[in-house]
Amino acid sequence: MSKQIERSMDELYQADPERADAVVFGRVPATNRRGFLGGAGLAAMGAAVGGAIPFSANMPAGLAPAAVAQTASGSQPKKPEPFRFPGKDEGLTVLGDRPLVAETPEHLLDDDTTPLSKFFIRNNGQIPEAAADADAWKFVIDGEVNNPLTITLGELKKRFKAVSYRMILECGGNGRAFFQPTARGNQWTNGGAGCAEWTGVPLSEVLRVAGLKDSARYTGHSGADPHLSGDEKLASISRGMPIPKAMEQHTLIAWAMNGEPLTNIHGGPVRLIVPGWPGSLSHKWLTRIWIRDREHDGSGMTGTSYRVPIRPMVPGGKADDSNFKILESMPVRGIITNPANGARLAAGTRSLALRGAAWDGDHGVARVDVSIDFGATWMQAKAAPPRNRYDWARWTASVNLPSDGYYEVWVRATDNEGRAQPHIAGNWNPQGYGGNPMHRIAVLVG
Ligand SMILES: Nc1nc2c(c(=O)[nH]1)N[C@H]1C(S)=C(S)[C@@H](COP(=O)(O)O)O[C@H]1N2
Ligand SMILES: [Mo]
Repeated sequence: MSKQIERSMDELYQADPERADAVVFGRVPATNRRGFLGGAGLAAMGAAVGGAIPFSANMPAGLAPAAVAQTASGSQPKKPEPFRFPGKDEGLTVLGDRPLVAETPEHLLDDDTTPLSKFFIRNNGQIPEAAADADAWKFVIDGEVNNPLTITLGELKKRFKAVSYRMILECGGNGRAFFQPTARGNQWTNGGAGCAEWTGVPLSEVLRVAGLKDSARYTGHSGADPHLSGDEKLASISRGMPIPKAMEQHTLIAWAMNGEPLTNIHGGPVRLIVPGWPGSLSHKWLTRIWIRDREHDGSGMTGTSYRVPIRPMVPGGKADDSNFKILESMPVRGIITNPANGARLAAGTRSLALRGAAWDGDHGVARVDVSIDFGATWMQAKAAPPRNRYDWARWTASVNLPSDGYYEVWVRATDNEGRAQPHIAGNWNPQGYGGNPMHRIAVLVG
């Protein structure tokens, strides 16, 4: 297949899946499977993916094979530029440089605890200068409280008992790249997430000292990062949460990540960690928590920002504001972290060890299943118990490969409410929240 066809393949699959199948594989019958492909079609398909396809009969028509898809979950962008940022792995994928946004390819999320070097970065504004004296960093809690507080990090550490939890931090837009038509914003695949050990004090303890008034309904967060324009009156972002979320034991004012003082790029000296909900609530460079008597209306709280449709809307259509609700708990997601997409194994390999991770917002992961035959049969993976609420589940599985050839490994996680990951990103919305299709990787044996 020519490079040119390869490049436009994904676009073609998105625009006209049937024609794409015809271009790539020759004529494909109008069934939902590729099982009736004649010899010529099968040969073309094999040539396109690099090998015979043992489970070709189960291959869904109109679905770009993981081997050629550009935005298929797990695919890498063409020739990624090495990421250059002090202390960061060169393999992170830059999604934007002003503001700086970088995601972690799935295969770099293979550690039990995501090291700092591999942790994704999401900024909405400028990166502020690093604080010279971390313990002197001050933030305010005011608004609907009886005793407004101004407290330094040094005092916070002295006055309150620290806790440490390993918890997922995930951008609200994670999975956005899987929406069709393209949704507005950074094109995250699955790598706008990481699982670090966060140390801090529960926000609830500090709010108890501040004394919430009966009128307290919502939080509103501010930080020290200047707006991209440099306009001091504008906030880079200012989101908030209902008081019950703020009062959860795992919602932290945090100053350490993986046992080290929080680095500047991750919001040090002090940030919020609000696990299970969009990462935008986990405010970096924290300067203020404003307790409000109503839903917060800061930057990122209005219009279609961090909002999802209540009733499905027409993909690509005009949004009706009254049909949107604030995105709260994040959807379930599973990824394969080893092998990487596009792995080549020696001829004769008959067993493949898989590793990965799965996580969910408020409900937790019930199970993780894998398939190597395009979803015809599934096998339950072995998931390690999470250390604490909001930790991810590390999972392993071993699959038998009946012969050499081209395989796709699919993973599907299911949450404790029985919701499994779909085949494609559903509930389309203009800014692309909630996209959590199954992750799949291409593996070639021989
Ligand atoms: N002050 C401030 N806090 C912020 C942001 C920001 O731009 N400014 N981005 C938010 C978003 S959208 C996400 S996903 C997380 C990312 O945290 P990280 O960069 O440490 O990975 O920080 C959140 N906190
Ligand atoms: Mo985010």
